[in-house]
This record gives sequence, structure tokens and C-alpha cells, in this order.
Amino acid sequence: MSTVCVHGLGYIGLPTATMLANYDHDVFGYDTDAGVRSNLRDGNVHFEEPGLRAFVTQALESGQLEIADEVVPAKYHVICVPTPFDEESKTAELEYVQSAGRAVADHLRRGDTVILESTVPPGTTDGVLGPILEESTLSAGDDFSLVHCPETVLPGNIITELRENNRIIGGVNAVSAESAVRLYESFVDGEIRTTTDTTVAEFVKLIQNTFRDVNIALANEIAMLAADYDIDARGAIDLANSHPRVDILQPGPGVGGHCLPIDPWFLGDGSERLDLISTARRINDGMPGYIIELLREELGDLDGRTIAILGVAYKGNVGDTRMSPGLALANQLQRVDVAQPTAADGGTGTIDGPSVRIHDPHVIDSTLNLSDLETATTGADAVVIATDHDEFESLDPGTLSEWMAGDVVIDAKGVLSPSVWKRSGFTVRRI
Ligand code: SAJ
Repeated sequence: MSTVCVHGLGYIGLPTATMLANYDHDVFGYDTDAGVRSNLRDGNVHFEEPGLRAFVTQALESGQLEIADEVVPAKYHVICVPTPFDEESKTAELEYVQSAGRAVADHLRRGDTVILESTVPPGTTDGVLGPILEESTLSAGDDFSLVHCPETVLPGNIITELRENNRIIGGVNAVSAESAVRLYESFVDGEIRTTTDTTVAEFVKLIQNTFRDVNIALANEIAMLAADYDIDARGAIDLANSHPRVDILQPGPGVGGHCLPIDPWFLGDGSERLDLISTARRINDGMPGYIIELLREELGDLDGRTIAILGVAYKGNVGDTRMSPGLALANQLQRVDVAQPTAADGGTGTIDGPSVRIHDPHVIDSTLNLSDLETATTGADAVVIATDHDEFESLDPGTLSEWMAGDVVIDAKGVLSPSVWKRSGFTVRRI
């Protein structure tokens, strides 16, 4: 068993540190945010992930996991820091990787292994992190091992997937890759495959998420086509997927989270060739606009209307709102063109676009003006379901028809039974 220092205690670092501790490694978890560190010491996990709180508490109580106030020397350094996305330039901001690298360099010893798990543009481990670590005067590959091992876990199922998923390990040389294999095989049940090119490992991670993003864009385009033919897209996709070599994903209000909407752009860091991939991004980013089209088809002018958006987490049963399609829809609705003054407003121009309410039982965020279900839907002309939380499947049409002023439901995640809701008098548009 080894000493491991995990850098960054977020969605990936915290479960990884805890998993390693659970497999008897001596783990030091370090986060630059003192608030995160003190909360964790009290057993408070700062994001929602099923089972994680108990898992962390157990590792802390066993003493295998220690929340450290500074980076410590360790046989393995595992870097799991964010790589924020710059919307303007469509590139990754690497300052957290760089500062973690500098902190590791200060403690690096001959024979240690440094593993970068953060998602980065191809070439980052070798071209950005390596030179920072070598400021320690040790040489990557010769004196210490340097590896990119991309994380692959699905938020909402992280603990299981950390153990079960296959892993790709890219080392700067075979010795580096083998050293990382020894760490990961201590807890991974999936297959571990290695390459001696860290750029390959970085590229593979990005094309996995790109595959999913492009597939969802196809599903979204199919959904818009199906609506033009007046057929149900989800039913058609289900039938199409009965072919043994067809596997179309599900359409929806857009693609959120900190991975699929971002990682495809990282492939453009060293190439000008994004074409299908950037078109797919545009289709997925355009889905909130398509929902606004559907609302206009059902309600006409949206000025003065009240729209309730149910679900602003980026996907079902999580509380994470990063790149949330529901929030993108709310923002776009608030920017809907305001009609010129008309007779309807007495020529005053005081009607100022739709009023938007948002409700999400999983999201805790005081910066968002969240309402409970009743407050959000009372008097609403339309409800849009933008996240497939389990709670929404059991929404009661009778109760909603009492609360709402209108009868329009846009089910962008296919969670409701259209026949049941239509029988209750609703106009249902399903993506
Ligand atoms: N979505 C659809 N239709 C679908 C599936 C998903 O519209 O059929 C939407 C979701 O609602 C969500 C977005 O896509 O808004 C992304 O959700 P997701 O469940 O596809 O993926 P993430 O972002 O939670 O996690 C992905 C995963 N990557 C792959 O499955 C290839 C995960 O394994 C990665 O570890 C993670 O990105 C990451 O960190 O890169």
C-alpha cells in the first residue's frame, strides 16, 4: 500500500481519495479551499452524490483518509483539479493544473509518480505539467513517473463507476505507465489499458465525451425532424435501436454538465478541423431555443406569459447546475424580444417578456431564485420539464391543472405519459 496525495477534493478528487483510502492506501486529500477542507473534516460533502457522504465519513474515521492543510510528500500525487472553460476562446484554462504542478514540484522526490486525472487538451501532461514538475530538477520518465489517467465516472454513480469502469493510462514511458497501473489495479475491477503516449490518453478521453455529445446532437436533430412529421421521436428512436448496430441516445433540452458541452472544444486546441463536432455543439446548444419555438407555437406571443421550468440541474437526480440546459432556457426566455408597445398594453410598452419561474428539488443555490413546485406553477401558462429527476415522473396532472392558469406542458425529457396528461386536458409537446 502506498502514500497518496490527492490534489483537489471536488467531484472526482474526493471520491478517488476516499476509494484509495478504502483500499488501505494512506491518503492525504488537499484542496486549496480552506472552507472545503474544514467542511470535509466535519463530514460535510459540498456537493450531492449518492452514498458519498457515508463513504467519506467512514474513510476519515478509519484514519486512512486525512484532509491535509498543505501538500505532503507522497509516492503518488493524483491531480484532480478543475480545468475551467473559457467560453470566448473555447479553450481550457490550465491555471489550476499549473499551480497544482508547482505545489507537487516542491515536494517531488526521485521514484514518485505524478498522475493527472483532470480533463485537458491533448498535449497538456507532456507539454505543460511535465516542464513545471521538472523545475524540481528531476526528469520526467527518468527520475519520476508522469502519467495521464483520465477520469471516466458518471456523476450520480461515481462510487460504483470508480471501481467498475475501464481505465486508460498514458505514461511518458513504460515505467511511468506501470507505476500508475499498480495504483489503479488496487481498486479498479474494470480493464486497465496502457499507452506510452500521454497525448493519446488525453485524446481518448475527449473523443469519448465527443462521441456522446455528437450522438445526442443526432438524437436532438431527429427529435426536431420527428416533430415536423408529427411523430414521437422517443418511440421512433426506441424502434430504431432494436437494430443490433444502432444505438441512438435520447433527445432533450440540450447538453449540460462540465464535460460533454466543453470537452469537444478541447479537441480544437491544436487543430482547425472541428466541423461535425462543432455543428453538434451548435445543435445541442440550440435546444433551449427550440423549446422557445414550441412555447410560441402553443402560446403565441410570450410577452406577459408565465413559464415554469421544472429542473435546472444539468441532469436527473443530481444537484449540479453547471452548464444547465434548464438555466440556459430561463436566461434565453428572459431575453425574448420584447414586443413593441401595442394596444394590448395600452401603447405603454410595459409588457416586458415572459415571467420565468424555476423549481428543482435537488438544487440548493441561494443565488438562484428557486421556488417550490406550487409557487413555481401557480398561475403558469406553461410548464417545461427540463431535467429527468425521479420526482417529476410522479407529477400529478390533476394538481397541476388546479394550480396552473394554462394547459401547456413541454416535456423535454420524456418523463410524463402523454396520454395520461392529455386525458387530463393538457396540451403536451414532447421532445
Ligand atoms: N444527455 C442527453 N441525452 C442522453 C444522455 C445525456 O441529452 O441520452 C444529456 C444529459 O441530460 C446531460 C448531458 O447530456 O445534460 C451530459 O450527461 P451525461 O450523463 O451524458 O454525462 P456526464 O456529463 O454526467 O458525464 C460524462 C460521462 N462521459 C461519457 O459517458 C462518455 C462520464 O463517464 C465522464 O466521466 C464525465 O462526462 C466526465 O467527467 O468527463
